[in-house]
Amino acid sequence: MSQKIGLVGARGIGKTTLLTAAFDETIKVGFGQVGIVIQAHEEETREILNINKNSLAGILSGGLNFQNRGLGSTMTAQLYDFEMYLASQPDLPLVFQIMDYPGELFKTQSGDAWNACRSHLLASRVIIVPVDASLIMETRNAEDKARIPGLLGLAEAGNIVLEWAASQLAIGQSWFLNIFFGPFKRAIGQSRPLDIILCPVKCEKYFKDNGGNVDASVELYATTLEHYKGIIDQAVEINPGIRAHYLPVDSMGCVEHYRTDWNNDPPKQFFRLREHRRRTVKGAEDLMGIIVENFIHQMDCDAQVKINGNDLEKKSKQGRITEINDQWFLFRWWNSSEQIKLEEEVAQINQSNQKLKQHKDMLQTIRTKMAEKKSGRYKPLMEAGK
Ligand SMILES: Nc1nc2c(ncn2[C@@H]2O[C@H](COP(=O)(O)OP(=O)(O)O)[C@@H](O)[C@H]2O)c(=O)[nH]1
Ligand SMILES: [Mg+2]
Repeated sequence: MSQKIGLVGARGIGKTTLLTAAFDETIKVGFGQVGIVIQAHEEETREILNINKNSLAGILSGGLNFQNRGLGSTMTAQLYDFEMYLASQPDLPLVFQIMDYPGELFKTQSGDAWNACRSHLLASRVIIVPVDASLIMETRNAEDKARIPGLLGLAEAGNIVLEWAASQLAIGQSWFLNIFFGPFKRAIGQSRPLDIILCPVKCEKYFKDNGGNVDASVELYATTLEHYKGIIDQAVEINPGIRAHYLPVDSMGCVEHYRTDWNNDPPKQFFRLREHRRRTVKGAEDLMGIIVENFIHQMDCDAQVKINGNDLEKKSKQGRITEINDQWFLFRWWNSSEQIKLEEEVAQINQSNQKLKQHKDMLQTIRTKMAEKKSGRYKPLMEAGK
């Protein structure tokens, strides 16, 4: 079973770069050190990631200063397939898919191509909203500021995020799930965790922890919320199961904004390369942490539901075995083949439960190991139900 992740954002905000950063070598090596493997699940994703990485390298080798140019210029949406597993247990991968799409689709929000993206987004448990930090932080006056919602596509983002909040609520409340899982859900807590992550990108200039000189992280936090808090609040109001997070990521890391030419539409942003010119991704490990925590929570609940179901079944079978055992010996003899069958079934259930418990242990190990990798930039915005 694969889990879905959605990206929400207009053209040029930094979706593709962020997605590529999440699978950067430094991130992979970092997780490799704690025994977790993260990689492309199939050929096509590997190829596209490499194309993205080459474009990033090209941008960085293009001279000391560069303007924002988008990664890739395709008109089609792109599904990226990834897998993650414990190096010691490669046969139990968590598979997840991220949908990336060109900004034009996000703007028109119509047609078959958008509908495919929209279905993916609505089915996602994790929504990542990249925020163009250089855009929101570098306005000169009220006029520039007035252009921000249009440039970020706030109305478009609001449409899809609120639709997601509502449709996930419908899934959580479906009669089917409630009848079958309702009693367990109460016992094991919220079984369908939903996460939305505000992810400022192009924010190298505002942090001191990755080669910068100025700390404007407090302003960045305030400015991000100024623009996006309305959407987050509404989403949580619609669906109190949503957990909201704030996590600035350096998806380039060796460049910082130095000038915006607001006379253009869209405004042209200019970035200055730092001397070493090496990409130094920061924050992506936390992003992976939130994604994986979501999936693990879900899988853990699913495993527990199965264990509980198995336990119930086992109890009834054992009850019948005791019943047979308590019978007069001739009846007992008469029912002996049933008893043997029941005992075999109980053994099978025990085996299945043991496997499920092993799986739960593995998920727990991944969780603990992931927690060792934190950038220190993360802030929770809202806990579910609060
Ligand atoms: N400095 C910096 N530039 C970024 C960052 N993310 C994206 N960019 C630049 O912003 C431009 C647009 O990024 P892209 O990922 O193609 O945006 P998309 O259209 O949303 O997929 C590219 O020139 C990127 O190099 C970042 O975190 N820092
Ligand atoms: Mg893109």
